[in-house]
Amino acid sequence: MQKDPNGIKIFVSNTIPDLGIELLRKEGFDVSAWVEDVLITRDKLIAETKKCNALLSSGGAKIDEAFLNECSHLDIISNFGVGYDNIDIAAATRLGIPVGNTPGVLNDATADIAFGLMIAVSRKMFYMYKKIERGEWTHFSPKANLGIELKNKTLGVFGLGRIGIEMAKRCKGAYNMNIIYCNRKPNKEAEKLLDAKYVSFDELLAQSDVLSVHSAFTEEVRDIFNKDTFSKMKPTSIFINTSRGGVHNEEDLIEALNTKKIWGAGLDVTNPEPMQKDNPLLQMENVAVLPHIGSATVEARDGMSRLAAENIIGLYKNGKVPNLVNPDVMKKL
Ligand code: 8YV
Repeated sequence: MQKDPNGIKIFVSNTIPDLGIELLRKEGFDVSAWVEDVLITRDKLIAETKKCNALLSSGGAKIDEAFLNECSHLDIISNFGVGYDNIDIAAATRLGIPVGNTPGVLNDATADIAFGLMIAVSRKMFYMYKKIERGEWTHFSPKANLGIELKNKTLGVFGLGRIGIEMAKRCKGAYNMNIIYCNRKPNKEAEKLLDAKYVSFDELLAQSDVLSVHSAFTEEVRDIFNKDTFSKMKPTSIFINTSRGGVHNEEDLIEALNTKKIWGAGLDVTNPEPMQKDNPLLQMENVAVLPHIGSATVEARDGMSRLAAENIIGLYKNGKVPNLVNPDVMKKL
């Protein structure tokens, strides 16, 4: 597809950094954007999308088959994010709608959050802060508040891709951690870079001192961290998830922590999101929870805004979506 951007209408469904919107406008696209500080409702999103040729989507309503059937006129959906589990890719492909995403630019930001959560959990930082707030910093007690050290421990990466590699680099550099990983297939380049060892899922569970999740979210990995799999982990282990909350079963995680099947957990993602303030995880000593801020840096969000715009510009200007997630769709265009 190649089309003159003039007269092409784009809807941006959330308040993204200006950079991408400016790029689109500079090319001549007619851009309208959601500007309110609340998520757009599904009905409103469908109504706005119907008026436009392309959608730059960000969070909110699921772009499922019913949504796509109603908006099958779309030339492209460009997702502001690397994870696109919010979009029914098979249905988009069937309807001939290319879907783009924004990989690469958020690797450092997300790995920093995984690394930070790991340290925060290992030293009970979030809980210690709460103790001060509650007026419980009363005296020095040598046997209280003890954390565990990370030096020379084993990091298990579930999904050694772009973000997992950055997390592993940090762990190796700072703590000389031994890296093991479990993927659909071995990543030889990453193995060389990190001296990492490819292991089975059961070995990952049994050997990790810190197990950090960086896989994409698919049905294959839904609830893969559950009662059974948590019970195969070390009682001294820390579970970190900065991928998607659906990868772990929350009830089972709470039970695994309460029954000391694992030692601690650090989460930047929950299921559902937002997490409610009465969630028992928030009261636990060895737990740290953040509100899905993996990519929340100025640099990463600017990069995401730019890449999301470039997917749309690429399609109209030269028929190529730089970060296309459903290449099969091109056969239909
Ligand atoms: C976004 C993310 O904040 O890129 C991803 O997959 O999880 C985050 O960077 C999220 O997608 C909101 O749109």
